[in-house]
Amino acid sequence: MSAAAAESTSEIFENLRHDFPVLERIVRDGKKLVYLDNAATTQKPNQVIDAISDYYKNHNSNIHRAVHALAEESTEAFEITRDKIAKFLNIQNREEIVFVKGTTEAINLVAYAWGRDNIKNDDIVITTEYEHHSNIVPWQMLTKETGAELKYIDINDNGELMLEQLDEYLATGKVKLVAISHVSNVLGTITDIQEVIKKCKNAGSKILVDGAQAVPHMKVDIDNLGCDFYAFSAHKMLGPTGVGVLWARKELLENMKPFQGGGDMIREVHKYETTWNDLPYKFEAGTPNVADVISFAAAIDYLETIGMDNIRKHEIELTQYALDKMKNVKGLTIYGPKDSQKASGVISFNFNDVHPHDVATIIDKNGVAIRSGHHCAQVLMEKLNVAATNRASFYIYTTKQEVDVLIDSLQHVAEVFKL
Ligand code: 7TS
Repeated sequence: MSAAAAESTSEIFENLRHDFPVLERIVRDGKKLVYLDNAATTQKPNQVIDAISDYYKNHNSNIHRAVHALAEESTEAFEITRDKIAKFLNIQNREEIVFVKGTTEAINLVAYAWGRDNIKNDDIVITTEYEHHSNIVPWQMLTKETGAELKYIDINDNGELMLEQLDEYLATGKVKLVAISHVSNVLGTITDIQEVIKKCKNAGSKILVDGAQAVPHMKVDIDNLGCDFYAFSAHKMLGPTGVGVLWARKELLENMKPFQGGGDMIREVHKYETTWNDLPYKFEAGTPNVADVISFAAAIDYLETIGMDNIRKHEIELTQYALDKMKNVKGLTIYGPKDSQKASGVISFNFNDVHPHDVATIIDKNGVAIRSGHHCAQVLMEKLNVAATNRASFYIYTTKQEVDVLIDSLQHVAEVFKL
């Protein structure tokens, strides 16, 4: 990576695998690991692993409190990550960036701290059929508690949202929030989020975007999107687990009550009254995940060195390569867009009646790691009329040779089950 400037784009992608120690792993009786479960979590480069280790070896201390040298260093490094996120996603106001555990916590924060004061009986909250459970369950809880109604935007046969339904819902004048994923974790479908945001703004609805599967894979410009809330997780973009971001517009955060009470989120505490700290600390109660926030900066540096546009191009090429080859595997049904321009590097599929766990178990013997199951998207599984799917998901270090191993392994499954 250090010599990245001198390398061509294809050389960058060929060479970067050396930064990821786990990709050298041999699994299952001598098979090279082919890691295709990146939508669940991505692997970590040495740069991130070293940053975690460096923090614990040299700087370990709590932040925002003590005046000693280590505390000053940790606090500075922690806040540098916030600045890097601001630059990475084009966010002018760094105080709009709240560190949380991950996308799940970010969405729950909005459901509690904003939803419980702003969603009332008779209001409507909109989500979609292809959401992850973390963008469904908090809204079910909220609407059941407040007497509001939860409605879904359906998907069509191509796995795309039927946005005309959004128009119908918005026309009722009762929609207070639209909560929608930027990219589906199962189908890879990329939502026309700009269009959705425009519609919501015109109708006076707030819009929350679940960007867990978008920020790792494409350039996202939050200030230009103009949404109200945007959530994502570090671990899906080379960073550590246990760190994520809720971005929200300042006026909203200022008017929201805190999510949790405790240290750091206060200005003054008296026996019966407390005043809140400034943004974003009002929403960062307690000792945060210091080591992981700090090392997240190394992941962002890494992605920026490669360039998000290059990453998107790499994934388009790889996904199209895989889609074209998968069409020739007998008995295989692919769900979602078949055009990689419309999807991120995620392909969900099934073999006739073969249970996905059997498929995943057979190909795991070849070292190929895919995900089988409902992918925390049971509403989507119901829509597709299946209990589960197989899912292969790619990232920056995935190669065409690895896709070939996947295809050979799938051909083998077709032979085993005489499809
Ligand atoms: N939203 C989307 C679109 C996701 O893909 C995920 C995780 C989440 C929210 C939750 O993120 P977390 O970091 O808080 O857990 N998706 C997956 C997946 O597809 N397989 O494992 C986790």
